[in-house]
Amino acid sequence: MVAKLNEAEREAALAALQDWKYDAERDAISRKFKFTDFTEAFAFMTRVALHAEKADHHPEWFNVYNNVDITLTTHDAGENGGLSKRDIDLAKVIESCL
Ligand code: HBI
Repeated sequence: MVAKLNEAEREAALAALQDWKYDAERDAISRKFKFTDFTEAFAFMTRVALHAEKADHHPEWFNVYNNVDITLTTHDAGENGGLSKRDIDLAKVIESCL
């Protein structure tokens, strides 16, 4: 099982991810992205997907045209899933894919 971040760990991690919001109900983080068009949005998703597959850690995401909404949580963390270091690492990789 993957370790969930405690409150102090989470707050420290989120301090470096200003554009990400914490969802306490899901113990997840999310961010909405907007691109100029579908091609840009999908190219971004492709870059993220290649990193995610390599790390074996995957985003929950929703795409409509130029919008990409991403939620990160670890299904293998705790009893019902929750935020882990894997999500923080993936959020940083996602930022590098912009
Ligand atoms: N992605 N977000 C997320 N959370 C997981 O727990 C997870 C994943 N991708 C693959 C994965 N776990 C594998 O380790 C297996 O559980 C399939």
